[in-house]
Amino acid sequence: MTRSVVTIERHIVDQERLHPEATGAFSGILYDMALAAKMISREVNKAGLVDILGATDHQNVHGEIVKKLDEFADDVIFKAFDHTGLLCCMASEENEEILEIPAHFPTGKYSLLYDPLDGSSNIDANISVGTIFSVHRKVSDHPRGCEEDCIQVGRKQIAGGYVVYGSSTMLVYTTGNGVHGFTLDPSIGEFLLSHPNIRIPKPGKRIYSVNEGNYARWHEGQRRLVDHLKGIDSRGGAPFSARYVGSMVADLHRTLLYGGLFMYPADRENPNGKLRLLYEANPMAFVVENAGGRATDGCRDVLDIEPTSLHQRVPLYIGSAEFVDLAERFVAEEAVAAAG
Ligand code: AHM
Ligand code: MG
Repeated sequence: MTRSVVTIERHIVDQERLHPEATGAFSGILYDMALAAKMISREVNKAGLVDILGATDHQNVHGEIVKKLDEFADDVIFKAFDHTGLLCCMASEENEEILEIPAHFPTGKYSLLYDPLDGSSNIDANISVGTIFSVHRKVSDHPRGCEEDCIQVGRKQIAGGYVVYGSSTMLVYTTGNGVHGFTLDPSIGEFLLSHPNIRIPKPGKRIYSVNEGNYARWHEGQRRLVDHLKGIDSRGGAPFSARYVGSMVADLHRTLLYGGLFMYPADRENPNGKLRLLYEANPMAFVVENAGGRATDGCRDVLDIEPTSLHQRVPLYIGSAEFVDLAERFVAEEAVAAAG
């Protein structure tokens, strides 16, 4: 028996019906994110063709200026939302300051944070990249929004999700009521519900995912954790498999579907790791928690960290709850050892 065909639009409408007080504004945000994702997907799939199609001096065959894909993605998302009246402001990993809604457009009661094309250094090698997004309620009195509307604790997100541009394009999101995945059918230009109510499998696959090239810079607890996962310490245990794409969205999408542990830890040169709390860690933590997993910085749940600046970084341990618990124990042991 084949399953019912449910487009993302239909799914959003059905979800909205569960909230009779809903005005439809929030559904509009998800709808527009799906639209932006389709446009970015189209360009990502053409990456590499630019030269064949005869681009010269940053002009493509259609006479359009050819932009770097990450700049293109940044622009597409901004333009998908700037005129809608749904948002008070936006913030993008690509921009130092918050993005104001142009004065001639109306504003709304939500803020949007996004990483337009995460892992974009992988694009020339045809490796999956992604978009990550997070939606908050407007909390400031500022009529057109301000930093306060973007710099909010992750727990207050009202939606979070990502798009992975991989062997197919998938959009995965949660509003705190299940995690749902949609696969883009390019022939009809629709995202179709393919993964309803995603839960990280238990027990999760024993996979760890980390850039081990940083081993020499890691703290002792992190090294001991990875030695343990490889089964080369004295604590026994079968070795985990290692998988590292180097695109967070791809590594976490696998973790969501199979289970495992993804890490980007602190190291001696980067006390807060590499990943950004607001654009990367928070939306992914919201998705993973809602799928039954966990996300911590080694001692606190990511979603409880009070952010202080737009681009702050955070060490990250995320994935199957049992493995995140394990990682925390190693980090805690080190903290105790350091204190003693
Ligand atoms: P970016 O936002 O500049 O693309 O960096 C984030 C990416 C993540 O997708 C990935 O997990 C990480 O950087 C990989 O970093 P590294 O190359 O240090 O392993
Ligand atoms: Mg990024």
